[in-house]
Amino acid sequence: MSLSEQILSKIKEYQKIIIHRHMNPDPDALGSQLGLKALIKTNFPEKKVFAAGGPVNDLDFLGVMDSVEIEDYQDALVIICDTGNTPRISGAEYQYGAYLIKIDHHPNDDPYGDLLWVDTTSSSTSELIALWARELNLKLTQEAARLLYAGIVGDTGRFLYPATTSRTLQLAADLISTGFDFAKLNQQIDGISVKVARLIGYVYENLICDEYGTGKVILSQAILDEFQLADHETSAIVGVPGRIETVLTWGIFVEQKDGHYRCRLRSKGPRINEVAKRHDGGGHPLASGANAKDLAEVEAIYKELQVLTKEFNYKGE
Ligand SMILES: [Mn+2]
Repeated sequence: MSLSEQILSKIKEYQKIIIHRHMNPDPDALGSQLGLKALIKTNFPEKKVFAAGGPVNDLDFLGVMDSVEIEDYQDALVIICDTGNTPRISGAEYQYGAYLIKIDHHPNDDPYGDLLWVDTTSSSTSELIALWARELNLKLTQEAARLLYAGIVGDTGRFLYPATTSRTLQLAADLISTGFDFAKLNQQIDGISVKVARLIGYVYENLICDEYGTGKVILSQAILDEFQLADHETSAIVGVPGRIETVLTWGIFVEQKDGHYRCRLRSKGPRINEVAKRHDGGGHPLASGANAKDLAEVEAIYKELQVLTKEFNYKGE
């Protein structure tokens, strides 16, 4: 039995299915979670399917979470989408299910679950769910397609990043052919508030970049207050430095209320996830997250990025 069939047979076996994703969800976390929920509900209408996890913030155009009680986990199948390691799972109750499936495209550093489908060559977890539906010939509604398309668009930067493959585009074409309003969806994903637009201006004005193309921007609490922005709203500016031709790697360091810094690290070539792992984080080779306890650790992370970027300049690897 293929992995796709194994996952399908587990879904058939359980009457209750609870789907989780990672904290601070992005379109791929929600798209894969809610897209899978929509697929199961359409193809197995007799089953109870829940989406569990914390607030979806400004992504509520994709959907909202269900209220799930601890008792619901009894005899339930739990599926975790788009989450590399267990501390990142939103909703600690996931562990009270009867059987656990992991579906993900992050490096499998934390191989949790009874059944795992991890494909790091996939652009997104939403692409894996779309592939799964196609392989099994499941009925795909416009709503399921809209959700999965949102996840693919989100994680590929609208098909811009190198994780985009011909398979990504083929599946995206299949999703669009259901007829949902993809132009409207793209606007919802890509649209920014006036506050965020002003912050983008700040990022371009204040970006520091060395001669090898290592960029950094530090957003202090004072800056967030000045722009009246919450931390989660800063995710919209993560890709901004990368638009500059000479920037090769970069870090966005956002001061949190407790004084530590949330670090978003990005790269166009050098593999930066090992840096993230050394600083309480992890992720993809070209897109990772980390945490720094103070400004000194922010500087340490930046120095490590500089070393990688300099090496890459000379060796191309
Ligand atoms: Mn993802």
